[in-house]
Parts: sequence; structure tokens; C-alpha cells
Amino acid sequence: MLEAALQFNLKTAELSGNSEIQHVVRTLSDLKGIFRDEKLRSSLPQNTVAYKVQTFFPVKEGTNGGLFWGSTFIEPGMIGDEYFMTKGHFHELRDRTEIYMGVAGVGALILMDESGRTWCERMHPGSVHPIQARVAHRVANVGTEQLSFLACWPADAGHDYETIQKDGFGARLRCVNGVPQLVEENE
Ligand code: S6P
Ligand code: ZN
Repeated sequence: MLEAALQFNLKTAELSGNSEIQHVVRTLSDLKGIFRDEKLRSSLPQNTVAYKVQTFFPVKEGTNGGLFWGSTFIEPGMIGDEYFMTKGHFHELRDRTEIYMGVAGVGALILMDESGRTWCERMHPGSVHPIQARVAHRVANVGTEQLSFLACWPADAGHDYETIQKDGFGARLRCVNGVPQLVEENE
């Protein structure tokens, strides 16, 4: 019997046992323009790690019909009343979907359709989140522990970060009286 291609740690979401794992680290310096209080973000130590991503590429990027598998680890932390969160993106091929699953910690999956309508789902260990076509996605860590989640998406999906960088989401997840709440930009 052959060994599995990859090991997935069910408690931490850590990937191991394969050389085709790519590691990306996002620090506060990579999150320019993402938070409401840009002045505060830029005044904090820029090498602070906000999140890390491990991606397993069993096929080449762009392969039609292929799948990628990745784990994201978001540190607890805040910039003003906003939680540490991922940059967020649409898929470049807008009809490509994705599935997330919470593994450790608690978070919020923030979703936005192309009209700017924004909503969010609670993430916790074992929560499964289908992300439909043409829906931008971003995750915030709303807890005090590291948040980790699993993602599986098509190898030809690609990432459009520019649209989010330019226009943001239709609402921001902010800590209001100690509770995470989506707040419209103009409120
Ligand atoms: C890829 C998937 C995730 C994210 C990761 C980091 O399609 O959605 O692996 O890449 O959670 O988020 P972002 O927005 O910085 O790529
Ligand atoms: Zn994605």
C-alpha cells in the first residue's frame, strides 16, 4: 500500500509530508489599505505576522479540472476595532467555487457578491462553508486564539486581489460593544 500524498493535522490544519507545499506569510506590511485605520496599521511593527497560508499543489496552477488544498492560520489581533483578516479576493475565473472548513479557533467568513451585497458566516471547528461562484471571500479571526481553516478550490480559479484592494467589501466587520458586527461603509 502506498502512503498518502499529504498529511493534514485534524487539530491544527497543519500540512506536512509533501514537498509540493508552498508557504506564504502575510505581515502587516502586506495589508496596506485593507483596514479602516490605515494610519494605525502603518504605525504598528510592519513585520507582525497577521496570517500564514500553506498550499498543496497536486497539479500545476491553471490545470482545468485540478484541485488545490490549503490551510490558513490567522493570528488573533486587532487594528482599531477591526480584527486581523485575510486580504480577500474574487477568483479570477469568476465562476470558480471553493469550500472552507473551520479547524481551530473562531472566525467570520465575510462574503460579497458582485453587486457589493455583503454578509458573513460564523466559523468554528467543523463548520463547512461552500463559497459560490462570483462571491468574494475574506476571513477574520474574531477570537483570542489562532484561527485555522482548510480550503479546497479549482487549480484554474486564479485570484483577483485588485478589485478588493480598490473597492473593498460592501461592509466592514467591526467589534461593536465587544461583538463582531458587519457595518456598512457609510454608517
Ligand atoms: C484560495 C483560498 C485561500 C486564501 C487564503 C488567504 O482561493 O481562498 O487559500 O488564499 O485564505 O487569503 P487571501 O485572500 O490572502 O488569498
Ligand atoms: Zn479563494
